[in-house]
Amino acid sequence: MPDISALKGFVLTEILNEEPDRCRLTLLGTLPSGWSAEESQDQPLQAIIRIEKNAFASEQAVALFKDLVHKTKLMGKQYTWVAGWLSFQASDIKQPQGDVKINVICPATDVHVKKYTKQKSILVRETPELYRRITLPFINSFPPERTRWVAEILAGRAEQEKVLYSSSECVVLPDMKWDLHTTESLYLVAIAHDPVLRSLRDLRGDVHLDLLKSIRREAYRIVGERWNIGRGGLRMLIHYQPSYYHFHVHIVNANYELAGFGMVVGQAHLLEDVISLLEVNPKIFETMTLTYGLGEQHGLYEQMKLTQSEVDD
Ligand code: M7G
Repeated sequence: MPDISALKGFVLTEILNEEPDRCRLTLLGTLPSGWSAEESQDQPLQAIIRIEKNAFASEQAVALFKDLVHKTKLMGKQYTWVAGWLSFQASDIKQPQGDVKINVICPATDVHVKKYTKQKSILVRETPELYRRITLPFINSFPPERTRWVAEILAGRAEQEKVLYSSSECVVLPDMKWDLHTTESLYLVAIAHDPVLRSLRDLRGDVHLDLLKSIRREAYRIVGERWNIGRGGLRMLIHYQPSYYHFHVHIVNANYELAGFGMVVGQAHLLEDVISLLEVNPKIFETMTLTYGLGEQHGLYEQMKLTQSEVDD
Protein backbone atom coordinates (compact mmCIF):
# COMPACT_ATOMS: atom_id res chain seq x y z
CA MET A 1 0.00 0.00 0.00
CA PRO A 2 1.34 3.48 -0.83
CA ASP A 3 2.28 5.64 2.17
CA ILE A 4 -0.15 8.56 2.02
CA SER A 5 2.12 10.78 4.16
CA ALA A 6 4.58 10.71 1.21
CA LEU A 7 2.17 13.10 -0.55
CA LYS A 8 3.87 15.84 1.48
CA GLY A 9 7.01 15.18 -0.58
CA PHE A 10 5.27 15.94 -3.88
CA VAL A 11 7.37 18.29 -6.04
CA LEU A 12 5.43 20.15 -8.73
CA THR A 13 6.87 20.13 -12.26
CA GLU A 14 3.97 21.41 -14.28
CA ILE A 15 0.25 22.09 -14.17
CA LEU A 16 -1.19 19.71 -16.77
CA ASN A 17 -4.71 21.04 -16.75
CA GLU A 18 -6.88 23.57 -14.92
CA GLU A 19 -10.64 22.99 -15.06
CA PRO A 20 -12.23 25.58 -12.79
CA ASP A 21 -15.72 24.70 -14.03
CA ARG A 22 -15.20 21.21 -12.70
CA CYS A 23 -13.29 22.37 -9.61
CA ARG A 24 -10.38 20.25 -10.78
CA LEU A 25 -6.63 20.73 -11.07
CA THR A 26 -4.25 18.18 -12.61
CA LEU A 27 -0.62 18.39 -11.54
CA LEU A 28 2.49 16.66 -12.85
CA GLY A 29 5.46 16.19 -10.55
CA THR A 30 7.34 13.63 -8.52
CA LEU A 31 6.76 11.68 -5.34
CA PRO A 32 9.54 10.27 -3.16
CA SER A 33 10.49 6.69 -4.08
CA GLY A 34 8.99 5.58 -0.74
CA TRP A 35 5.53 6.13 -2.19
CA SER A 36 5.48 2.69 -3.76
CA ALA A 37 7.08 -0.33 -2.11
CA GLU A 38 7.03 -2.06 -5.50
CA GLU A 39 9.42 0.47 -7.08
CA SER A 40 12.80 -0.29 -5.57
CA GLN A 41 14.96 2.45 -7.17
CA ASP A 42 15.93 5.55 -5.18
CA GLN A 43 14.85 7.98 -7.91
CA PRO A 44 11.74 10.08 -7.30
CA LEU A 45 8.74 8.70 -9.19
CA GLN A 46 6.86 10.68 -11.80
CA ALA A 47 3.32 11.25 -10.52
CA ILE A 48 0.09 12.84 -11.67
CA ILE A 49 -2.15 14.23 -8.96
CA ARG A 50 -5.69 15.35 -9.69
CA ILE A 51 -7.43 17.36 -7.03
CA GLU A 52 -11.14 17.78 -7.42
CA LYS A 53 -13.96 19.10 -5.29
CA ASN A 54 -16.83 16.84 -4.41
CA ALA A 55 -20.41 18.09 -4.33
CA PHE A 56 -20.95 20.48 -1.39
CA ALA A 57 -23.16 19.33 1.43
CA SER A 58 -25.21 22.26 2.68
CA GLU A 59 -24.57 21.46 6.39
CA GLN A 60 -20.89 21.99 5.77
CA ALA A 61 -21.16 25.37 4.11
CA VAL A 62 -19.36 27.36 6.83
CA ALA A 63 -16.66 24.77 7.55
CA LEU A 64 -15.68 24.63 3.90
CA PHE A 65 -13.76 27.91 4.13
CA LYS A 66 -11.02 26.32 6.26
CA ASP A 67 -7.91 24.65 4.85
CA LEU A 68 -7.75 20.97 4.06
CA VAL A 69 -6.44 19.30 7.20
CA HIS A 70 -7.57 15.72 7.20
CA LYS A 71 -7.42 12.87 4.77
CA THR A 72 -8.71 9.34 4.88
CA LYS A 73 -9.41 6.42 2.59
CA LEU A 74 -6.77 4.89 0.51
CA MET A 75 -7.43 2.53 -2.37
CA GLY A 76 -5.56 0.89 -5.21
CA LYS A 77 -1.82 0.76 -5.84
CA GLN A 78 -0.70 2.62 -8.96
CA TYR A 79 -4.05 4.38 -8.82
CA THR A 80 -4.98 5.80 -5.45
CA TRP A 81 -7.81 8.08 -4.47
CA VAL A 82 -8.45 9.67 -1.12
CA ALA A 83 -11.28 11.65 0.40
CA GLY A 84 -10.27 14.85 2.20
CA TRP A 85 -12.00 17.32 4.48
CA LEU A 86 -11.40 21.02 4.38
CA SER A 87 -11.49 21.40 8.17
CA PHE A 88 -11.68 19.37 11.37
CA GLN A 89 -15.15 20.74 11.94
CA ALA A 90 -16.23 19.36 8.59
CA SER A 91 -14.67 15.98 9.30
CA ASP A 92 -16.50 15.96 12.65
CA ILE A 93 -19.75 16.06 10.69
CA LYS A 94 -18.46 12.82 9.15
CA GLN A 95 -19.69 13.63 5.69
CA PRO A 96 -18.40 10.33 4.31
CA GLN A 97 -17.45 11.50 0.83
CA GLY A 98 -15.33 14.38 2.16
CA ASP A 99 -15.04 17.78 0.52
CA VAL A 100 -12.45 16.86 -2.05
CA LYS A 101 -11.42 13.74 -3.88
CA ILE A 102 -7.71 13.50 -4.62
CA ASN A 103 -6.61 11.07 -7.33
CA VAL A 104 -2.97 9.99 -7.46
CA ILE A 105 -1.42 8.06 -10.37
CA CYS A 106 2.05 6.91 -9.40
CA PRO A 107 4.16 5.80 -11.14
CA ALA A 108 2.66 7.81 -14.03
CA THR A 109 3.69 6.74 -17.54
CA ASP A 110 4.02 9.03 -20.55
CA VAL A 111 0.67 7.68 -21.76
CA HIS A 112 -0.91 8.96 -18.54
CA VAL A 113 0.79 12.34 -18.91
CA LYS A 114 -0.51 12.68 -22.47
CA LYS A 115 -4.01 11.58 -21.52
CA TYR A 116 -4.33 14.21 -18.79
CA THR A 117 -2.68 17.09 -20.66
CA LYS A 118 -5.03 19.76 -22.01
CA GLN A 119 -5.20 19.34 -25.77
CA LYS A 120 -7.18 20.06 -28.90
CA SER A 121 -9.07 17.26 -30.65
CA ILE A 122 -10.12 16.30 -34.14
CA LEU A 123 -12.72 13.80 -35.26
CA VAL A 124 -11.39 10.91 -37.32
CA ARG A 125 -13.15 8.20 -39.29
CA GLU A 126 -11.80 4.72 -38.77
CA THR A 127 -12.67 2.27 -41.54
CA PRO A 128 -12.25 -1.48 -40.85
CA GLU A 129 -9.09 -1.29 -42.97
CA LEU A 130 -7.64 1.58 -40.91
CA TYR A 131 -8.54 -0.34 -37.78
CA ARG A 132 -6.50 -3.34 -38.93
CA ARG A 133 -3.60 -1.25 -40.26
CA ILE A 134 -3.25 1.38 -37.52
CA THR A 135 -5.44 0.82 -34.48
CA LEU A 136 -4.88 -2.89 -33.93
CA PRO A 137 -1.05 -2.62 -33.87
CA PHE A 138 -1.46 0.36 -31.50
CA ILE A 139 -3.62 -1.75 -29.15
CA ASN A 140 -1.16 -4.65 -29.37
CA SER A 141 1.75 -2.36 -28.49
CA PHE A 142 0.52 -1.80 -24.92
CA PRO A 143 2.40 -3.87 -22.33
CA PRO A 144 0.27 -5.96 -19.92
CA GLU A 145 1.17 -3.52 -17.11
CA ARG A 146 -1.14 -0.99 -18.74
CA THR A 147 -4.16 -3.02 -17.61
CA ARG A 148 -2.60 -4.52 -14.49
CA TRP A 149 -5.23 -2.80 -12.35
CA VAL A 150 -7.90 -4.74 -14.29
CA ALA A 151 -6.07 -8.05 -13.93
CA GLU A 152 -5.70 -7.43 -10.18
CA ILE A 153 -9.43 -6.80 -9.77
CA LEU A 154 -10.40 -9.83 -11.87
CA ALA A 155 -7.96 -12.06 -9.99
CA GLY A 156 -9.48 -10.98 -6.69
CA ARG A 157 -6.37 -9.17 -5.47
CA ALA A 158 -7.54 -5.54 -5.59
CA GLU A 159 -10.61 -3.53 -4.59
CA GLN A 160 -12.43 -6.68 -3.48
CA GLU A 161 -14.23 -4.95 -0.64
CA LYS A 162 -15.97 -2.78 -3.24
CA VAL A 163 -17.07 -5.51 -5.68
CA LEU A 164 -20.86 -5.42 -6.15
CA TYR A 165 -21.26 -8.36 -8.48
CA SER A 166 -19.00 -11.10 -9.74
CA SER A 167 -19.64 -13.94 -12.17
CA SER A 168 -17.66 -16.01 -14.65
CA GLU A 169 -18.45 -13.33 -17.27
CA CYS A 170 -17.81 -10.01 -15.50
CA VAL A 171 -17.19 -8.02 -12.32
CA VAL A 172 -19.10 -4.85 -11.38
CA LEU A 173 -17.62 -2.35 -8.93
CA PRO A 174 -17.44 1.42 -8.27
CA ASP A 175 -15.41 3.32 -10.84
CA MET A 176 -12.41 5.38 -9.72
CA LYS A 177 -14.34 8.46 -10.93
CA TRP A 178 -16.96 8.04 -8.17
CA ASP A 179 -16.68 9.32 -4.60
CA LEU A 180 -18.48 6.14 -3.42
CA HIS A 181 -21.27 8.09 -1.71
CA THR A 182 -23.07 10.63 -3.89
CA THR A 183 -25.95 8.80 -5.63
CA GLU A 184 -26.46 11.71 -8.06
CA SER A 185 -23.00 11.09 -9.51
CA LEU A 186 -23.09 7.28 -9.19
CA TYR A 187 -20.46 5.77 -11.47
CA LEU A 188 -19.75 2.03 -11.65
CA VAL A 189 -17.75 -0.04 -14.10
CA ALA A 190 -18.47 -3.57 -15.38
CA ILE A 191 -15.30 -5.36 -16.46
CA ALA A 192 -15.51 -8.45 -18.69
CA HIS A 193 -13.33 -11.43 -17.76
CA ASP A 194 -12.47 -12.30 -21.37
CA PRO A 195 -9.00 -10.81 -22.06
CA VAL A 196 -9.41 -11.31 -25.82
CA LEU A 197 -12.29 -8.85 -25.86
CA ARG A 198 -10.57 -5.49 -25.95
CA SER A 199 -12.89 -2.92 -27.43
CA LEU A 200 -16.18 -2.20 -29.18
CA ARG A 201 -14.56 -3.42 -32.42
CA ASP A 202 -14.30 -6.98 -31.02
CA LEU A 203 -17.99 -7.34 -30.19
CA ARG A 204 -19.89 -9.99 -32.20
CA GLY A 205 -23.61 -10.62 -31.94
CA ASP A 206 -23.35 -14.40 -31.93
CA VAL A 207 -20.77 -14.42 -29.11
CA HIS A 208 -21.25 -11.38 -26.88
CA LEU A 209 -24.95 -10.51 -26.71
CA ASP A 210 -25.44 -12.65 -23.58
CA LEU A 211 -22.56 -10.85 -21.85
CA LEU A 212 -23.86 -7.40 -22.74
CA LYS A 213 -27.42 -8.23 -21.69
CA SER A 214 -26.23 -9.73 -18.42
CA ILE A 215 -24.25 -6.52 -17.67
CA ARG A 216 -27.40 -4.47 -18.34
CA ARG A 217 -29.55 -6.76 -16.20
CA GLU A 218 -27.14 -6.96 -13.25
CA ALA A 219 -26.44 -3.22 -13.32
CA TYR A 220 -30.15 -2.47 -12.94
CA ARG A 221 -30.56 -5.11 -10.25
CA ILE A 222 -27.64 -3.69 -8.21
CA VAL A 223 -28.62 -0.02 -8.46
CA GLY A 224 -32.27 -0.88 -7.79
CA GLU A 225 -31.44 -2.82 -4.62
CA ARG A 226 -28.76 -0.49 -3.28
CA TRP A 227 -29.64 2.99 -4.47
CA ASN A 228 -33.29 2.68 -5.42
CA ILE A 229 -32.58 3.66 -9.02
CA GLY A 230 -35.22 2.26 -11.36
CA ARG A 231 -35.38 1.30 -15.01
CA GLY A 232 -34.12 4.12 -17.25
CA GLY A 233 -32.10 5.60 -14.39
CA LEU A 234 -28.76 4.52 -15.82
CA ARG A 235 -26.68 5.64 -18.77
CA MET A 236 -24.48 2.69 -19.73
CA LEU A 237 -21.64 3.52 -22.09
CA ILE A 238 -18.85 1.92 -24.05
CA HIS A 239 -15.96 4.19 -25.01
CA TYR A 240 -14.29 4.03 -28.38
CA GLN A 241 -11.41 4.74 -28.17
CA PRO A 242 -11.11 3.70 -24.52
CA SER A 243 -8.04 4.36 -22.38
CA TYR A 244 -7.79 0.70 -21.36
CA TYR A 245 -8.14 -2.05 -23.95
CA HIS A 246 -9.81 -4.62 -21.74
CA PHE A 247 -13.53 -4.56 -22.43
CA HIS A 248 -15.63 -2.69 -19.87
CA VAL A 249 -18.92 -0.81 -19.65
CA HIS A 250 -19.38 2.52 -17.82
CA ILE A 251 -22.52 2.54 -15.64
CA VAL A 252 -23.55 6.09 -14.72
CA ASN A 253 -26.54 7.76 -13.07
CA ALA A 254 -28.64 8.98 -16.04
CA ASN A 255 -28.96 12.42 -14.43
CA TYR A 256 -25.23 12.91 -14.21
CA GLU A 257 -24.36 14.68 -17.44
CA LEU A 258 -21.13 16.48 -16.75
CA ALA A 259 -19.89 17.71 -20.13
CA GLY A 260 -16.70 16.04 -21.23
CA PHE A 261 -16.84 13.39 -18.52
CA GLY A 262 -16.50 10.61 -21.08
CA MET A 263 -20.03 11.15 -22.34
CA VAL A 264 -19.46 13.09 -25.55
CA VAL A 265 -20.75 11.94 -28.90
CA GLY A 266 -17.74 10.55 -30.73
CA GLN A 267 -16.49 8.61 -27.71
CA ALA A 268 -19.49 7.20 -25.85
CA HIS A 269 -21.74 4.49 -27.32
CA LEU A 270 -24.89 3.57 -25.42
CA LEU A 271 -24.91 -0.07 -24.36
CA GLU A 272 -28.56 -0.24 -25.39
CA ASP A 273 -27.72 0.89 -28.95
CA VAL A 274 -24.76 -1.47 -29.15
CA ILE A 275 -27.02 -4.40 -28.21
CA SER A 276 -29.60 -3.37 -30.82
CA LEU A 277 -26.98 -2.92 -33.54
CA LEU A 278 -25.54 -6.38 -32.84
CA GLU A 279 -29.05 -7.86 -32.99
CA VAL A 280 -29.55 -6.31 -36.43
CA ASN A 281 -26.11 -7.29 -37.70
CA PRO A 282 -23.88 -9.55 -35.56
CA LYS A 283 -20.75 -8.39 -37.41
CA ILE A 284 -21.50 -4.69 -37.51
CA PHE A 285 -18.46 -3.57 -35.49
CA GLU A 286 -16.18 -5.58 -37.75
CA THR A 287 -17.56 -3.89 -40.84
CA MET A 288 -18.65 -0.33 -40.05
CA THR A 289 -16.65 2.89 -40.10
CA LEU A 290 -16.46 4.39 -36.61
CA THR A 291 -15.97 8.12 -36.05
CA TYR A 292 -14.39 9.39 -32.85
CA GLY A 293 -12.52 12.30 -31.33
CA LEU A 294 -8.76 12.08 -30.87
CA GLY A 295 -6.71 14.50 -28.80
CA GLU A 296 -3.46 15.65 -30.40
CA GLN A 297 -1.50 13.86 -27.65
CA HIS A 298 -3.22 10.53 -28.33
CA GLY A 299 -0.98 7.75 -29.66
CA LEU A 300 -3.20 7.34 -32.73
CA TYR A 301 -3.44 11.03 -33.59
CA GLU A 302 -0.60 11.51 -36.09
CA GLN A 303 -1.23 8.37 -38.12
CA MET A 304 -5.00 8.73 -38.18
CA LYS A 305 -4.79 12.37 -39.19
CA LEU A 306 -2.52 11.51 -42.11
CA THR A 307 -4.84 8.79 -43.42
CA GLN A 308 -8.11 10.75 -43.34
CA SER A 309 -7.84 11.69 -47.02
CA GLU A 310 -8.14 7.93 -47.78
CA VAL A 311 -11.63 7.81 -46.26
CA ASP A 312 -14.38 8.37 -48.84
CA ASP A 313 -16.58 11.46 -48.58
P1 M7G B 1 -11.91 3.99 -20.36
O1 M7G B 1 -13.06 4.21 -21.26
O2 M7G B 1 -10.91 2.96 -20.76
O3 M7G B 1 -11.11 5.30 -20.12
O4 M7G B 1 -12.53 3.61 -18.96
P2 M7G B 1 -11.46 6.71 -19.52
O5 M7G B 1 -10.64 6.78 -18.25
O6 M7G B 1 -10.96 7.64 -20.56
O7 M7G B 1 -12.92 6.80 -19.28
C1 M7G B 1 -11.80 3.07 -17.91
C2 M7G B 1 -12.60 3.31 -16.65
O8 M7G B 1 -11.98 2.64 -15.57
C3 M7G B 1 -12.63 4.80 -16.29
O9 M7G B 1 -13.96 5.20 -16.02
C4 M7G B 1 -11.73 4.89 -15.07
O10 M7G B 1 -12.12 5.90 -14.17
C5 M7G B 1 -11.86 3.51 -14.46
N1 M7G B 1 -10.66 3.12 -13.72
C6 M7G B 1 -9.39 3.30 -14.10
N2 M7G B 1 -8.56 2.77 -13.17
C7 M7G B 1 -7.13 2.79 -13.27
C8 M7G B 1 -9.33 2.22 -12.18
C9 M7G B 1 -9.01 1.53 -10.98
O11 M7G B 1 -7.86 1.27 -10.61
N3 M7G B 1 -10.09 1.11 -10.25
C10 M7G B 1 -11.39 1.39 -10.62
N4 M7G B 1 -12.36 0.95 -9.82
N5 M7G B 1 -11.69 2.03 -11.76
C11 M7G B 1 -10.67 2.45 -12.54
